Amino acid sequence: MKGLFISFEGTEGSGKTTQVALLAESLRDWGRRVRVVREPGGTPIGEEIRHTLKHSQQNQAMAWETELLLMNASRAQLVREVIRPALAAGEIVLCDRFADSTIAYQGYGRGLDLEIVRQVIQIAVGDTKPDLTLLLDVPPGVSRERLRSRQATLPFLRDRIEEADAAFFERVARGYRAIAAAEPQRVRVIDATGSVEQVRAAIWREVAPLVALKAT
Ligand code: T5A
Repeated sequence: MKGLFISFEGTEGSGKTTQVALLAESLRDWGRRVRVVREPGGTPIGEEIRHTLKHSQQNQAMAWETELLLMNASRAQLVREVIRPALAAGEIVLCDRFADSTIAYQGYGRGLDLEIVRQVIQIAVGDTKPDLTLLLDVPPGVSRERLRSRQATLPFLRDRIEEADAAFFERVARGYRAIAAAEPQRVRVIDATGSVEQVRAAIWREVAPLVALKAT
């Protein structure tokens, strides 16, 4: 039986990585086989691309089109090397960001032509698309505060994308609202301003019925 593909989306610091780990734990406790991946990255090739996109000292001059293609090069590899085989084996795939990130960040955020962005995504994903997307929604102030308090606890690591200005992240958030409005069946907006446990419960309310119906 085909597995289940769930993606997590949202602006920086909305709590995706935290909630992916918690959902994986709940699903495993329920006896399900779960594969957790992230984008960009998730394969050896993808993790090298992730470094180039985010942290490399040589990435300052990256053109927006290069960014678009590298995000989707990483995605093409992840889809073929991990996601398709896992789904074919009946696993539940939890992906920390997927194609909606490209629409929101490279389309709305960087201002690249949305039709071209969609065509590039199509090359990367083919017919491999999430069954459910959880869009973790927080206002920009909450996002900034969470990132600030996390940065205070970690050694500094430069991140090219997080260096963008506030207007860029406003456009990204607008992109996500447009995606959710266009596909309300697939994309569920989760109020992620509450505590970790409150957000976890809201996610479980969306996921549990689907898993009970579909996954082995
Ligand atoms: N990108 C990605 C594109 O531009 N195009 C694309 O196509 C793709 C796929 C990825 C970057 O690449 C861009 C978007 C990104 O800029 P990343 O490091 O994976 O880079 O960045 P994010 O996905 O944004 O990950 P973050 O770690 O920054 O944010 P998360 O995962 O949303 O948040 P999380 O869980 O790490 O939490 C952040 C902090 O908040 C706390 C956590 O403990 C942590 O300290 N927290 C909470 N605090 C209070 N209440 C809650 N409910 C909390 N939940 C978490």
